[in-house]
Amino acid sequence: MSGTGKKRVMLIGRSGSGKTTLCQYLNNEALRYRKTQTVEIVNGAMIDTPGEYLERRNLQRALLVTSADAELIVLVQDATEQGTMFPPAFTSVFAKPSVGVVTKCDLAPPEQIERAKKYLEMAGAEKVVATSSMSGEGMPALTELLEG
Ligand SMILES: Nc1nc2c(ncn2[C@@H]2O[C@H](COP(=O)(O)OP(=O)(O)OP(=O)(O)O)[C@@H](O)[C@H]2O)c(=O)[nH]1
Ligand SMILES: [Mg+2]
Repeated sequence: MSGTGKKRVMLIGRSGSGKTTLCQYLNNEALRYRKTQTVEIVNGAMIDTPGEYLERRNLQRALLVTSADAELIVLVQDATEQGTMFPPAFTSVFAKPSVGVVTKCDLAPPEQIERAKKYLEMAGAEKVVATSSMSGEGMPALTELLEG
């Protein structure tokens, strides 16, 4: 557990979906691009993972092992992405509570945001919020989800 009393959450999503940027936003850090090379614990409260862990079958096991330390699984889906890396019922292997976060809503029209929400629901996310790390939209709702 972190000092702030938040649940330890683990972010999963394809490379470039905005996981690290989301961590930076939620931790009130300056947003700066840095490719995630390995599993990183951010402020003791968030587990940031590289997109490759989701994209490459032979690395997916590492996600499962890492999830042992997480209390909440957070699936991250870029609103502008046409497809999804999350297969239906993806979250079931983790046997933990899970939520979904749509990112980059500042770049996407409403129908793309809706499509992204559907992907996350189909993947097994119990609740889904639409956010932007640029405009800050959806962030109060996300903070509530992560604390609740
Ligand atoms: N417009 C916009 N750009 C975003 C948003 N979130 C992230 N980005 C941009 O998307 C790019 C990738 O973001 P990252 O946070 O590094 O993505 P990641 O999921 O951590 O990627 P990996 O570390 O490769 O797994 C960066 O250039 C970010 O600035 C957003 O909400 N809106
Ligand atoms: Mg990253």
